Formats: sequence, structure tokens, C-alpha cells
Amino acid sequence: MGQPQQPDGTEGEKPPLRVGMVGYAFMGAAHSQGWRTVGRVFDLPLRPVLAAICGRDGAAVRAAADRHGWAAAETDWRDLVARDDVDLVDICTPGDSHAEIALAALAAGKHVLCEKPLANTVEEAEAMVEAAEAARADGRLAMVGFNYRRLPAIALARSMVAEGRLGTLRHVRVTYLQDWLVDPGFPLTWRLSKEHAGSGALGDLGAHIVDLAQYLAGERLAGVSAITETFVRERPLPEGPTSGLSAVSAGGTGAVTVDDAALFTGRFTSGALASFEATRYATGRKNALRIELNGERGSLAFDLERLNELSYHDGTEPGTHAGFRRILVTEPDHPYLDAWWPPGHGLGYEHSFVHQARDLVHAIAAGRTPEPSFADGLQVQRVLAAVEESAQKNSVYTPTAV
Ligand code: SOE
Repeated sequence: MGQPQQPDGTEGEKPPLRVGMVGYAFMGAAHSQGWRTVGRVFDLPLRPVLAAICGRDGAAVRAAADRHGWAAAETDWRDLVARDDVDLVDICTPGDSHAEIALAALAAGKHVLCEKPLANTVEEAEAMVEAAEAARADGRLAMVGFNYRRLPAIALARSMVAEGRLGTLRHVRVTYLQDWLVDPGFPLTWRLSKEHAGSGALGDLGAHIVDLAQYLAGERLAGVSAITETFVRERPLPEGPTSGLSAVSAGGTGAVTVDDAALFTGRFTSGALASFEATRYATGRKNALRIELNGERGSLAFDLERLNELSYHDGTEPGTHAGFRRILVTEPDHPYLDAWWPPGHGLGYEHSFVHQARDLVHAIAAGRTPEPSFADGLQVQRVLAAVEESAQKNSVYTPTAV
């Protein structure tokens, strides 16, 4: 567990890493939990300090500061970025402000953590990478928040693929299914606006699964072919500002300007094939992210709804007793788990944000570019743009009668 407390309440001689966060809704709460917990669980080279949190609604941001343990609250992100007592800016806002805040924070000499997807467009993401590379020369580092990489079972799967346990990879199959838009009466929140969110299920869920597929495979997608759909094109307007995945309607309707679902196939540089499905209309599926990888020597499967487990089939075992077996990923030798509970006691969704903070603190202390870097985020953005382009070109063939 973390550095022992000194009698004066300080924690040893570790230098602080003073965090300023922009946004306090769902992701802000998740990141707050990460920053608040990380130094109490892991032995870190720096001591994260929750210096200031920012949001436009003064009363709401002060309440969030109290609830999550932030020392100060700001209502303009420019004031947060300008603070001398902030070393790192953590961006948890909708995608339309990522680029502007990240560029300002890097220019002000701060490290940056930015929620996924990195930006709303490839152009914005390119500018962010350029700024991150310039800041790198001054020792400032930038990371994009693909938190699922930090689940112990995913990190274990990555190391098993890298060790060659699957052999030459043939297939990666990924689905990310939610159902919060099934009701056509669900209001038009910012997540349904291209202007604010960039895209719909594609950028929100598709970004995660593109990143995970490439991370686990250890290679990049060379090409994609896609279809997308917006099933409900008009929705009730929401009452007041919206956050998270809930909202109340106020009357009147507006146009949905993003995709509701995106299905695409892809080819990795090695020739392995991938399939992806991202939707907010999978009735009964709340946050179901499933991945399977098949290689010449074996297969791995992961299901976010059973996130302490990994299924592994060793294809080199004799057929008589080969088969998928469950690895319970709760041993102290598994990634991140030496700091947590005894075997079998399991972790949850929120721990991925603690681990994300841990990895970023280590990278900053070592002066090493953290992964996933802004360049990784840009590459995912380019895949998403290719998916949109393919869907728009609509190269779908109509079956002909014979
Ligand atoms: C909403 O669809 C969402 O909260 C995503 O934005 C997150 O990245 C994902 O972790 C859960 O679902």
C-alpha cells in the first residue's frame, strides 16, 4: 500500500503531482476516483494531489469538488490551466473541447491526460499530437485515456499474445453493446450531437474496441469496411444541460446527428481479420464488451461483464482434453494485482481508472512517453474516420435473383 503518513499529515518526501481536472460528470467522477485512490494503494514515485476541478456550473462543480475530494473549484477551464498549483490537466469533457483544452494546457507547460476519443476530428487530433510532441521536448507528457487497457485481464491477455501463446493471429472479434437508446423517447443529449460528440456509438464505443483490438493484437488495422445506422433520427429535446447517460425531456424535438450503431470489418497489417460491432440498441445489454482472439496456437476471450476472468484455449494440448478454460485473474502475480486484495477477491470497472493514474504517474516520473500516447489516439481517430468514409460510400451490394 502507499507511502506511510508522516505525523504532520504529509506523505514522506515524494514530490507532488498536482492534478487539475476539467469535467465532473460520469468520467470526471471515474477519474476522480482514480486520482483519489491511486496513492493509497500503489507505491508511487510521485504523490498525486487533487488540486482543482473545473465545470461551468459553479454550485455543481463545488458540490463535485466536495464529493470527490478536490481542494479547489474553477468555473472556467482557462483559469484551471493557468493555475501555478496544477502540474497535470485531466480532460473529462465532451470531445468538442478536448483539442482546445489540451493545446492550452500543453502550451502552459502542463502534462495532459485526455479522455477518449482523443478528439472529434482527425485534424484536431493531429494538432494535439503536434503539440504533444513539442511539449515532449520540454519534458511534458500526454496520454489518452483508453482505460480498459488497464484491466488486469486485458493486460494479461496482451502479455500472453506478446509471448506468442496464440501464435500467428487469424481473427479478432469484438463487440461493444449498450441499450440506453432503445427508447425513442430518450432525450437528445450531447452524446447524440455530432457537433459535441463527433460521432455516436462509433466514437464512444468503437474507439474503445478499435484501441483494444490493436493493443491486444500488437499491430494496427490496415483497412476497414463499414456500415452505420441512425435508427431514431428525431428525439425529444432535453431539459437543461445533460451529462452521463441520463436526461429528462423538455418538449420539442431535434435531429440526431450521429450514428446509433456501427458495424465494420478490418484487416490487420499481418493479414489477420477483425470484426467490430458498436451499438446503443442491443436491448438488454448494458455495457457488454466482448473480445475473442484466435491464433494458430490458441485463443483468448474476454467479457467485460466478467472482468476478473480470461478464457484461454491452448491449441497445442491434445484434443482429448483441450478446451477453453477460465483463468481467474486475481493472483498477486497478475498485472496490477500485487497491490490489491487476496486471490479471488476481484476488482471492478473503477479500478481501471486507478491503474490508468498509476501508469501515468510512473511514466511522468520516469520522463517516458506514456501509452496510449496522443499519437496512438490519433491513429484510432484515423480508423474511425475511415469507418465513417466507408459507411458513407455505402459499398453494400444488393443480392440479385439468379
Ligand atoms: C457511454 O457509452 C460510456 O460511458 C463510454 O463513454 C465510456 O467510455 C464507457 O466506458 C462506458 O460507456
